[in-house]
Amino acid sequence: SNLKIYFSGSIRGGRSDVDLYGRLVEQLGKFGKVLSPFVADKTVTDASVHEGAAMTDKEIYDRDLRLIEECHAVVAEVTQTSLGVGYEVGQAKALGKKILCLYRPQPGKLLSAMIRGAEEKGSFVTRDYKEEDLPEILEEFFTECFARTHKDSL
Ligand code: 6IA
Repeated sequence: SNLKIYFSGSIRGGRSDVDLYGRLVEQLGKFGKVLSPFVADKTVTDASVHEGAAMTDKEIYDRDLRLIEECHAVVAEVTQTSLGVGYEVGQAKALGKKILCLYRPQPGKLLSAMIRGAEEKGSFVTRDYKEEDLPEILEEFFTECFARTHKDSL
């Protein structure tokens, strides 16, 4: 598949879901090329500036925005609240990208209306999920959003 996928997940918003991001990126590999493997990289923490490999915030911003422009779909894990993830989803929507937001419902917490309320059939999808549902949810999203227009749009 020539599909390019940008995976978005919390970094400075908190890294408690980083193992899950890793499993998600692995599953996304079945549908296309993931342009942002660093989001699932356990050595990237919310506090640290990488020894040696340090990029400035501007370099990170410029690179990530370029990759979002380049991608066909953004898949965002939105359970761990993150300003960066929300910003990237908004940018992706403005650029007309296909978007899948994945949320694990938790007691006493509600997903932002700016994500839940952005639903648009076939282009902006938010799914409540448990990890075991992921294969089916991903299959459905990529089939619905790309199966037909795939060859024309790539
Ligand atoms: O506000 P947050 O940090 O939680 O935002 C997370 C989102 O912004 C992710 O989906 C990434 O696409 C992007 N992002 C934020 N920080 C970084 C980053 N820092 N590297 C790559 N993407 C980022 C790493 C610093 C590194 C030198 C250790």
